[in-house]
Amino acid sequence: QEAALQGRFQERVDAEEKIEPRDWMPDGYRRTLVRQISQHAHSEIVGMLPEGNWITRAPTLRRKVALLAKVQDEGGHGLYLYSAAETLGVSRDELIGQLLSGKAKYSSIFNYPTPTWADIGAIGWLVDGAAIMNQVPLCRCSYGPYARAMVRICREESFHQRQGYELMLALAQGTAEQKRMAQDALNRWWWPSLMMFGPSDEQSAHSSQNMAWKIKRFSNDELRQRFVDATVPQAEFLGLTIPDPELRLNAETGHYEFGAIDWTEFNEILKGNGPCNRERIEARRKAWDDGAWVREAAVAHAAKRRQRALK
Ligand code: FAQ
Repeated sequence: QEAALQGRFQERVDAEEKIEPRDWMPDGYRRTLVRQISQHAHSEIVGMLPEGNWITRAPTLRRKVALLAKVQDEGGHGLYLYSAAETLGVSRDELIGQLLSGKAKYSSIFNYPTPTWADIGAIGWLVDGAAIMNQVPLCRCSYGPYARAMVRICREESFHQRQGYELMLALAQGTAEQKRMAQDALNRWWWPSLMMFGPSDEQSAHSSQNMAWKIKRFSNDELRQRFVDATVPQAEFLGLTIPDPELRLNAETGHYEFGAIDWTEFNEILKGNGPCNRERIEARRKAWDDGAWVREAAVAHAAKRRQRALK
């Protein structure tokens, strides 16, 4: 009977039908979705920290408003995504416990520091740019709640990318010092942005199964290549140099060839040894502890309302 259910499930996926929370699904499908959606949610929430670092120091009111809105959007994406994960039968407390204990991953990119204002431009341009490249295909993911959440998230990410690029443009066209700052940020964020797409296809443990289940539509390397092809001309327009001496356009394929990624750096970050891993988890733990009274108050309030309704 299990085999028949599996077969029927795969037929539905192949027919591009959406799988909904109450539908039968293989345990592995549920597990990988909980893993991916929760890691995605954690990334949004931890991703608020590097940029949050600049909210009080944004150079103008206009920049501050845009940055505040962006960071708030990220909080919203995280909450949306936790809700999508909860439809698969896990609780939010469990998921947050996994983040704080180090069991669950979040994107490697958020373990780098943001020492200058140009980092805010580079994050919007490159990190949100990479996020969009990876997430637009997720709008067609076979799991309904995740696919639907991604539609709105992608629209917002696209605004984030534009504000970042516009910020970079202002710096690149500014004083020599501002342009140097923009170039320095590009130098630091370029390679980590390429790592966001995950390990190379040969090393990617989940890819083939996730593609068969239509959770993933394109491989890590395919999306990374698309990102490079889209971003190199944008750097040229800014008058900035991509920090890769091996980068060149292959006239035959129409694609940019690029140098080797330092996977040792990526693996160290995944093990918790990146420049900001400890600081990020510490900040999340503090936020969780400081918010305990809010959770307790909300539970007490709900209990009182239930009592009153019974009377
Ligand atoms: N960092 O077999 P695969 C954002 C892990 S955007 C850390 O290829 P899969 C917006 C992977 O989990 C960032 N870990 O895995 C924003 C797995 O580990 P596990 C978040 C990584 O799932 C912008 C192992 O390596 N976006 O937040 C990374 O098929 C600006 C093997 O990898 C998403 O999460 C990495 N970069 O493909 C916010 C998108 N890459 O669990 C603030 C949804 C891989 O077996 C500011 N996720 N790993 O222990 C996905 O599309 C996929 O999960 C991939 C990985 C493509 C990330």
